Amino acid sequence: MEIVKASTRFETNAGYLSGEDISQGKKYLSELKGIFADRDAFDRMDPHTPVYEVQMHQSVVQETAGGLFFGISRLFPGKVGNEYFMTKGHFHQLRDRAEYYWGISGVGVLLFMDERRKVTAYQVEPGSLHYIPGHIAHRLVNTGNIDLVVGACWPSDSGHDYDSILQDGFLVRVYEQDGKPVLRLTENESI
Ligand code: PAN
Ligand code: ZN
Repeated sequence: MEIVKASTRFETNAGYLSGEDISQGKKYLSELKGIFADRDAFDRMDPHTPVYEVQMHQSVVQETAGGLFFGISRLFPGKVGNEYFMTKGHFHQLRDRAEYYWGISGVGVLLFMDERRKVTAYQVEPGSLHYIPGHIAHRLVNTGNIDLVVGACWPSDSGHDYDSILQDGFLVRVYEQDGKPVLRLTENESI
């Protein structure tokens, strides 16, 4: 019997996965149409601008019950108008599936929204740990000027429901004002 070396590595400082069973995808601005509030600013930007990328260790096939996925999300710094770059955001398809996020580098905000659209915003920074309960939509926002890198672990049968977010959005958006992040209701009210 021998001691087997891991076939996959998580480079903790760099925030990268390497080795076997890694899949990755990049999201460009063109794939985020309708997500940002300022449609004119969006149309003026290069649609090929990368907004974020996700690396994932796919240990089992999607929808396998009882398995786990491990991912690294890397959001680039940037804004559409005054609104910071962010992920599409989603509920899990199986609504009761929970997830862990943890901050690796950079700073940002993790938005939670429950099924009644009540929003909570958490600061994400290196070392911050976030338990995302089931029935909570989640979205990452990069409020800094370097990459926001966040680790994630979630059940392999969770699935992703993007449609309800594309339809109704999050009730709260994160904008830059005087060099600092501020939260505003989507209807432009201050909260
Ligand atoms: C994460 C997210 C990742 C990208 O792995 O999928 O941050 O965000 P969107 O999926 O909203 O584009 C996760 O929450 N998985 O469940
Ligand atoms: Zn998720």
